[in-house]
Amino acid sequence: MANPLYDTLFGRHDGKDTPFLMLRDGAKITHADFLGRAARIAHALTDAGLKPGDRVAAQVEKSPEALALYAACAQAGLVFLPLNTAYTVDELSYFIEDSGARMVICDPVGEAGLTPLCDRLGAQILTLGADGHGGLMAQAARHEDRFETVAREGSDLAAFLYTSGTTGRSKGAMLTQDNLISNAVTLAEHWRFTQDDVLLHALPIFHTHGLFVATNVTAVSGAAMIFLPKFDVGALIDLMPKATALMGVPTFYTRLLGEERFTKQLTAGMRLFISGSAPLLAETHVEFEKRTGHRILERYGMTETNMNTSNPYEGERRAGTVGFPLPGVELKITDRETGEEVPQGEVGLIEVRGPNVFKGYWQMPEKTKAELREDGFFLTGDLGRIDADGYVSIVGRDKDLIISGGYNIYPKEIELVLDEQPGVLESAVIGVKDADFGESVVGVLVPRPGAEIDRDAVMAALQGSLARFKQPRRLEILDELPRNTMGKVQKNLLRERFGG
Ligand code: MLC
Ligand code: AMP
Repeated sequence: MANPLYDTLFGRHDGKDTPFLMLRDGAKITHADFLGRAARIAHALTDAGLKPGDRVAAQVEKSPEALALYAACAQAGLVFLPLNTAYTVDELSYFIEDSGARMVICDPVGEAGLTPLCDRLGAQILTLGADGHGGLMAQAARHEDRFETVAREGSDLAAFLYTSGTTGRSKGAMLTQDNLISNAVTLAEHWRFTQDDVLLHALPIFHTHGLFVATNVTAVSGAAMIFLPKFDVGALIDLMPKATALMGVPTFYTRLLGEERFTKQLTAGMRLFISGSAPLLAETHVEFEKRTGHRILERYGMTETNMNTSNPYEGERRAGTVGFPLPGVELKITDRETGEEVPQGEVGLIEVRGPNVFKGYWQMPEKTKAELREDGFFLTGDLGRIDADGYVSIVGRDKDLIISGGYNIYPKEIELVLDEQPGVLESAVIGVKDADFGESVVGVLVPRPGAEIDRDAVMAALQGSLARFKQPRRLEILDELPRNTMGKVQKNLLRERFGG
């Protein structure tokens, strides 16, 4: 194939009048129409001087055009770099600079804030609004709806996704065409997706789950998506009778269960409910089955690896587990110190290897070496166990990470900002149990001797520098942080104290 990613996901549907995206207002966008938009965008990007391998950073609201931008990048051989819409200019500047993006696509509202940065870095900027209007589509409209697909190899880069790190510095995970294709094909088969499926798509499209799992699986199987701008429990309930499958983070499922209208009858036409990105409580699994008769299928993945494991489609979907390694994926549980596999049933670090595993972190050879072994096994930082029947469970994390509503939050990044605030000597950020988001963020501050900390002023100071979802929901003040004999902050004690 000349361009394996584009051809596998999109090109095969060229010219088809079958529906690809269905919008809330009932409008339908066919495969042909979608690919026509993508082709026009591909022209606009190449006309702007972009060459294969160049990075295109996009911080845009979810829309059919935003998705067409992804397809356009694939078709033109550009590296797609989607960014969370909640990120502030401070956060974005790092991603844009580090990736060396040649083009930034942003919401018209964000243009003025980003222009000085783009000027400084020599990146071009075009706008794309939630309604699909703006400079990008104005450029695209000048071109024809056919674009000669740029030839690429499976080993070429297709996307960068930034993931934060325990040191507070984000890393650009480099994903190849083959990484994305192998996972899309495997998942579509494993979960029995066909062209008759209609996926209810309410996830953001700037992360692995909404983009590479939900979208790629739909695209590769020729299915359609009901494409919602964001999660809205009322809309999900209204539209469920028209869908066959849903993919979501656990918050989707707990919120659905909170609705009286969410009944067995409503879900009668649904074939499959899939959960991932954060642990699904066994009680949610059980309550969901009681209410609807469906067993949620839980799977496990991450930015660097796409999906690693899944519960079976047929066979027992076991609550509290993430199922078996996917076909083609090897998974082992190892001892952190020795790197040796632990005896069956014991807890250790989860390592994975397979065609799904990324190429490394952009311009970070040391970090890549630390997490990606020479033999191809990637150290996930998750702690797990394999039971006697082969089901994998995730029992904790070796990395200091909070997952709130499916978004990853690295405490270090927030601590670095809190430590800068007036009167703050040091800080520790912890995740505490939250009924809606699974975990939520609490900041613990230690004042400098003789200083008073103004919590409101600290919260206000975070607004400009940290995305809202990362900001602590609560600030607590302590005279000192509990530390072990090695001087390491004992976050477990803080969680016990402030977790209630
Ligand atoms: C929104 N807020 C959050 C939040 N989402 N705060 C913490 N954690 C979150 N996840 C903030 C809002 O800014 C707002 O702030 C307040 O919480 C209430 O917002 P809301 O209206 O209740 O939120 P909502 O828009 O409904 O979003 C909740 C959500 C959303 C769960 C639907 O966060 C979401 O779509 N999450 C999915 C994330 C995802 O796709 N993860 C996949 C990563 S890939 P305020 O105070 O200003 O009102 C990955 C790999 C894998 O992990 O395995 O899949
Ligand atoms: P991200 O870096 O956003 O890709 O998040 C990946 C992390 O999410 C993994 O390393 C896990 O810690 C977590 N994760 C994903 N799926 C699951 C799941 N089903 N259960 C528990 N944790 C999960």
